Amino acid sequence: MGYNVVVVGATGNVGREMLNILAEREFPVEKIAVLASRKSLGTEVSFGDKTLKTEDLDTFDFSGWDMALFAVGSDATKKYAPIAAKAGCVVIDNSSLYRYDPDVPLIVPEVNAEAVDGYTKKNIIANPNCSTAQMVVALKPLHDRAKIKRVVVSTYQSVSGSGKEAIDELWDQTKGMYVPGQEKAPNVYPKQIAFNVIPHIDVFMDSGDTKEEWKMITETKKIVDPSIKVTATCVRVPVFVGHSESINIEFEDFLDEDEARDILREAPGIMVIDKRENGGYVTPIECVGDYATFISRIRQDVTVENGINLWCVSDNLRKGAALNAVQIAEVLGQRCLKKG
Ligand code: 11C
Repeated sequence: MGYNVVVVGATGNVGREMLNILAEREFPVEKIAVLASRKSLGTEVSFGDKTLKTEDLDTFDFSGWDMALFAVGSDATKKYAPIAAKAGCVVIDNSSLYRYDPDVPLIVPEVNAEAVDGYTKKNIIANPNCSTAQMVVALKPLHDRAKIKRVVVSTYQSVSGSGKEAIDELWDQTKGMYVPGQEKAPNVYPKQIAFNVIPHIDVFMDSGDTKEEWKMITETKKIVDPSIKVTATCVRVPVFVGHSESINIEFEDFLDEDEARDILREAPGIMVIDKRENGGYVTPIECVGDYATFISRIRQDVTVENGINLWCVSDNLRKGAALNAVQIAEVLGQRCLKKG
């Protein structure tokens, strides 16, 4: 007994991770279909010990399927998600298209699992941006204890957040620094990413914030609490996988650093590694392939009345995308759908 599950965009980085995680977590799958655009048609992908052939997204009939995990861009989502939803298949969408729609729940299961019940309005559930997902996992248990007033976050985001071409660009530019004649000009990014950092992710908004920064602000309000003020600076760094964040939090009530550490140790989805010694913290390379959001460097910020600083690292392709989508599927199954 299980669910009939579709993975849309199964040949991309996130789609493949979705399949890996569905298999790893032994998600109750009755039947699975993997869909891709025409150009990737027939490509084979792994699901546990099976190999699956991709089918055509354009002609697929979603009726009779319980849920579809979408890992395609906003344009393809716009075209195909309503078709799936109308056929009675619940869409769990990793793009940003529906995140800010008041009729679509935006879910991080450790934070607001119960909001999944609102899926019925459109038959769609949204998965947040990767940098938001890991941050709200850390914020929620602290907010429940001392009520957060304001968050100042700076991110250090890996190139895998921009897709496969960006991974290649970092690799090629790095190689090109050492091999004469193989220098690579910026293409995906506006400036060189190898041996550099770029304070610009996604497009610029009128306010001067980038869209990535706006997403962190807007999504945190929708997922955790609209009263929380967030200001963000999002930066791309030459790391392949794993986003890092320096988070400064100001609370209504006093929260001691030791109590904050204890709360985070007990919180779902979090692993605290916080020793005040050389290497007593987590770096992005160590979180690759893991499910947890890692928290280190928890300390009082004595420059404000009730402040805490912390360092937060997570695998952006897992908690930031595929894992969170599978966790949503699990919650949807447990709370709302009957197994076939
Ligand atoms: C990045 N956070 O690292 C982005 C990728 O809205 O789902 C994910 C964009 C999104 O570039």
